[in-house]
Amino acid sequence: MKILVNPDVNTWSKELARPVRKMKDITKIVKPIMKKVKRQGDKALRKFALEYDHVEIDEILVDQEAIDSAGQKVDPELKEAIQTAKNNIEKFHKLQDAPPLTSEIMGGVICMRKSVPIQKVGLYIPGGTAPLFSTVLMLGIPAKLAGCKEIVLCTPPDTSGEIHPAILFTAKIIGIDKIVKAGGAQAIAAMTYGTASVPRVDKIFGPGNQYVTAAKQLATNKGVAIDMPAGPSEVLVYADETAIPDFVAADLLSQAEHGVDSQVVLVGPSEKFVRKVIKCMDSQLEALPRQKIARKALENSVAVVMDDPEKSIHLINSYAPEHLIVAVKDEDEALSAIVNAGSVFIGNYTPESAGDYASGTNHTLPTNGYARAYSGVSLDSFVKKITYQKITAAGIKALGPTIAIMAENENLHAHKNAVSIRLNHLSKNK
Ligand code: HSO
Ligand code: ZN
Repeated sequence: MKILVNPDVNTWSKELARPVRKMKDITKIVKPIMKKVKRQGDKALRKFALEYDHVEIDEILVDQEAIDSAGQKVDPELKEAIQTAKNNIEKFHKLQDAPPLTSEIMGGVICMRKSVPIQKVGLYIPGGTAPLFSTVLMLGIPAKLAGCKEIVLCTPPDTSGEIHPAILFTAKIIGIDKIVKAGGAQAIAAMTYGTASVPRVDKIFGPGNQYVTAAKQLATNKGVAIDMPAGPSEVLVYADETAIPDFVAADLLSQAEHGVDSQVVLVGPSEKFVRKVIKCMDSQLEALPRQKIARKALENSVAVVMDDPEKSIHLINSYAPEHLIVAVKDEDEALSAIVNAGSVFIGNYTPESAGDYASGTNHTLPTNGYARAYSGVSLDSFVKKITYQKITAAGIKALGPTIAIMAENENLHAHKNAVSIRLNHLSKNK
């Protein structure tokens, strides 16, 4: 992990650059995969399962019996933990419900707005080295709460064609039963175009590797919405001498173990403090099963010494971290100045892991600086808001002239006519 001491503002974007993904090359690989799935549907999914997941699959969908019985293969302690996390995530996401609003904006002009669930959604759960059943909670719970009519979950099978029982159990307790044994770009393609077994969806959610990300991006050209452009996970810890170096080290490593392309950033008040944290990381690393991944991620990572708190905040806002941990004495002052972050963890006893799993907030968050303009996934992500209006005769009489003159000045006379035809009708039928 490199250490920078009071780096000049002009060097920040270069020094804290995220590991780059060459999207162009990846798109070249992903496009033919998408095309094949579009043309051959389930047949292509079977072919890609053989090629990429090294397994022959007959049934594309997991059968109901396997979903219902998956709980028998999950440790009772884990089942209880998943249930607690589910309760908390449900509680916090239920609170996000925006009730319909209606207002008589001026006499006889009534405007309304209502959240309506996106009817068909697709959830992508990556396979690979970690079975992310927590992501099933983070995407499945708000989808259910929003009232989405069709929820499809795609996840790659293992080499025996099975899906991890904790993923199936989590899906089961949320009430998701359309589980597709497909991963990678081909899964995204299936949800984009639809196949005999996989319905076409309106919006695709979920993290994934660069192929999945590229496929999601391509899906947007086909009229399918996506949650956000996802990149490798990251955390920035903003700490001072009131923080406990071992805690800070543990938080940085928890994010570094996600993948070799993850990035972690420490912003601390002195070189002495920063070195202490790095020492703690070195000793904690020894015991980590994923230390190889974490060590690689640390090569992309930076510790920044900043002796001026104002500059620290400036740096945090320009980096716009996916996760921000604030462990400083004057946390309120720091928090009030933070404007760019996906999710914020406050104080010495709030590890990022809490939000990753079980406190109630969502862990699907904007990476790669997108926190400047994007929010993380929430109940809102699964609804669209329809506006309505109803204008009475008195209302169009009052507002009509305003509309007419604006339309005339935009040279849009048919627009003007739509109003004047009504006003004339009303004046004739007085
Ligand atoms: N930190 C990841 C989420 C996750 N962590 C899942 C553990 N499991 C991205 O926010
Ligand atoms: Zn995590």
